[in-house]
Amino acid sequence: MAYPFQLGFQDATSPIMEELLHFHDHTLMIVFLISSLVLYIISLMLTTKLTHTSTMDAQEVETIWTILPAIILILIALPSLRILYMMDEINSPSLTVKTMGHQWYWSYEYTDYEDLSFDSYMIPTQELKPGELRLLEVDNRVVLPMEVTIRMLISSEDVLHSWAVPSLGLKTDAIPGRLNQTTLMGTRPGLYYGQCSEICGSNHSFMPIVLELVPLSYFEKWSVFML
Ligand SMILES: [Cu+2]
Repeated sequence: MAYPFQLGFQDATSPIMEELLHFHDHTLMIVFLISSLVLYIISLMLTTKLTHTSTMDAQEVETIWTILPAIILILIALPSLRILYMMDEINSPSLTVKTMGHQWYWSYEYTDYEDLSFDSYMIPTQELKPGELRLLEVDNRVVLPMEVTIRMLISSEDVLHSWAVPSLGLKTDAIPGRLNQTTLMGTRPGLYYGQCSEICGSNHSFMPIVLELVPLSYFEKWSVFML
């Protein structure tokens, strides 16, 4: 989860999020270079006495300042499209979990198992134990195996919700009557927090998402225990 007053992204927990962080840094570096150049030119224009006031055209410099921005845009667009298609990939998942948004909680169904489903409600502030996070902790966490490709199916029973976990680079709309799909692959164990990311009603802020990524053998024990 994010620490207080955090400005940047949370650490990546999936290969996709690592790609997104790299792309973010790459784009920000281009923005930084352009703004430095523009600021430098502005300061030059404000401090220099203008000469060549009778110059009517300058073909060479106009050609450069048309082609250069086009090349910069391509340098941003190509890696962006690459990640977009990577995120769309399904990669034969080993496990499928369906999540439904409700006003105002999430429910989870492990569709590969006979009867493994539960609701996940936020723990109210007055019931928190010391060290637990306010507005983020839930009664039933989504336990998932790490280093396994998981298909998340996301939908809603009532209004629009959005299932989001920032450190995994996930944000998928939960739309009633439509089943959205996304791929989840955690690279390290731990607790990962997210929140509903669609203004869905009066308790929108009180339907967090908690993923518990564990090694596969632990997940198997948990699923046996839950059945
Ligand atoms: Cu919601």
